[in-house]
Amino acid sequence: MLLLHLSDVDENSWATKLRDALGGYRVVQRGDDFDPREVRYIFVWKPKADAFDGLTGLRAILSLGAGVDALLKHKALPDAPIVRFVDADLSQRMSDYVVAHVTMHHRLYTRFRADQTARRWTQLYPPAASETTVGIMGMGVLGQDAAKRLLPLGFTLRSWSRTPKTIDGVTGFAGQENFDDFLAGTDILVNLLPLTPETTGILNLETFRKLRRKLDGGPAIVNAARGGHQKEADIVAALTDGTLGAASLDVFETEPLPQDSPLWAIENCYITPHIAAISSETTGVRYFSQMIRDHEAGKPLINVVDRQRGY
Ligand code: NDP
Ligand code: OXD
Repeated sequence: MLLLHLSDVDENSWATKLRDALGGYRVVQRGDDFDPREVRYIFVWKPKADAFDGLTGLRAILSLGAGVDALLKHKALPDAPIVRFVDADLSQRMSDYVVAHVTMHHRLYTRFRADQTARRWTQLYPPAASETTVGIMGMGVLGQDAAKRLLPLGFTLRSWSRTPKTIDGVTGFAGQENFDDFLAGTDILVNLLPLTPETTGILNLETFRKLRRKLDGGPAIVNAARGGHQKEADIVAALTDGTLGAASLDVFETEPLPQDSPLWAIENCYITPHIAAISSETTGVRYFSQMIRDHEAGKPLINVVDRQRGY
């Protein structure tokens, strides 16, 4: 039996589609009459405190989110394997966001918009893409997809990950010991890291000061991972004093971003409400129903979270 426990999304719609996809396999929702001991899989997004109560026969926890930082903090998380969402459609959507914002900063959008507002004709030429280095923090599923889509646009690319990576056309840096070298050659910093104790608050003033100052107006950051990665007070200070030329932020320390956040009013800050990459019902249903069928047939789970690493 599969139990759905999805908050802030249309759970009924997911349930209907999963029932269709899984044929005779029983799919239940919280209000239904069922024996919790018979639940073998639970499909979760923002699970409530009692989400796992009584689920003594659980074989896997299926996470609608690609990021599992919040799930791993659940006070009553059972010991079952956690499968996260890995999906080509999700990656494409994230890369769409990354490409849009990287390109915008590379073409000095902030500068030309200010000139337009001031009716100022200043022929400042943006650098060629090849003269601009995009540094991607996190070279996993999403980081690699973003690199694949930025490369044909001509950008110079570098990446930073926990373990070394060899990817054509991308200069790889790994580990804390190489973080400063990675930053020193980066003009536009893209964050696609998972949120773990090691990466919490990594987007801070000290990090920003280490970025290369080659782009007109200063380096830019693009954060599409988690709000916990960023110190918003530091971003406000950096955007105000010119340490950063611009910031694109899709995620925030508190979501929704509070009305009184100074970020709303900063001209060189580009805010989107955690929509960089939404999980598609169509591909999600395909992915998770196949996962359940395969696992019931004796195949191993894939994309299982390493709880020790935290992602
Ligand atoms: P992956 O697990 O595939 O990749 C994570 C990458 O980060 C890996 O390259 C890993 O290194 C690296 N990493 C982890 N810890 C460290 C560290 N301490 N130092 C350096 N590098 C580190 O994740 P995904 O690419 O699938 O997703 C990334 C994040 O994107 C998710 O965790 C989620 O929070 C966020 N996200 C945001 C969405 C949005 O709409 N805003 C939508 C979807 C996801 P290594 O390769 O060596 O293991
Ligand atoms: C995710 C997200 O982790 O939507 O998938 O943020």
